[in-house]
Amino acid sequence: MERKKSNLAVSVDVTKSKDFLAIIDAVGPFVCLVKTHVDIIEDFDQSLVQQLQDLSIKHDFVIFEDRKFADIGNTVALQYSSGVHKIANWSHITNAHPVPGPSIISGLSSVGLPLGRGLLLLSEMSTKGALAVGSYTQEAVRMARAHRDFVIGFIAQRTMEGIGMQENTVDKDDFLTLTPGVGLDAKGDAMGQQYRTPRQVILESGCDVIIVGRGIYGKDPGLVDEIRAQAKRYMEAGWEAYQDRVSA
Ligand code: S5P
Repeated sequence: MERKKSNLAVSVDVTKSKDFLAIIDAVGPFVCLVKTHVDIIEDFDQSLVQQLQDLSIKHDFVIFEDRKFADIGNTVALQYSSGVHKIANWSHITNAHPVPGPSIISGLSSVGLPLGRGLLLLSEMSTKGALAVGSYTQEAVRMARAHRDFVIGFIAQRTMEGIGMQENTVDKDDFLTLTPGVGLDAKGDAMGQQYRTPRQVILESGCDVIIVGRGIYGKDPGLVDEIRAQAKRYMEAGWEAYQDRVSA
């Protein structure tokens, strides 16, 4: 983030590998991270993974497969390591719902730790009516604190710093907060998504990284110049809000 002066993550939720790679190559210079949903790609094969890794090196970004694991330890270990996608082989970080309890972290870390991978826990969600609130969020943060060797942060709507801690605790967290539900032009979509601006997310809510999908690649993945311009716009908005937060 510091090297590229970017706290922008782009979520590339398209179904054709040609569009997927074209968007990533266009936004690459502006992002610290690229978030994927490889299970929606219709023509997925292992060569796509190689090309994604090449782009990650070319543009200096981290790869995050947004797999949202949510099963028992043994099953998530298999889903993470095996199957068609073999996520652990190529994705630097992935994420999990804390709903099964700490065993989901043990399962995933048995695969990911030896490979130097990291995990984000979903302690909140961006959607209307989300159930990840209150004590659920607090327990998620406690789970993360108990597994600092593998959990590097959260998907959440605000910083998780201090949540669930006793008052007067001197212990400080050092987790990242990556936040989806970010848009400069829309307030939401027709399926429950809710958007806030980079300023609200980074400056007011204390998050670190903005995750932006449709706000950047829009409706037509072929408009590469427009996608590049939007990526630059969101990168500048995100970084300015971050600078304002750290200098406040
Ligand atoms: O709470 C969440 C968590 C995630 S990871 N809300 C989300 O929207 N996401 C993901 O962020 C979602 O799966 C999608 O890939 C992205 C948001 O996309 P956008 O097009 O709405 O910006």
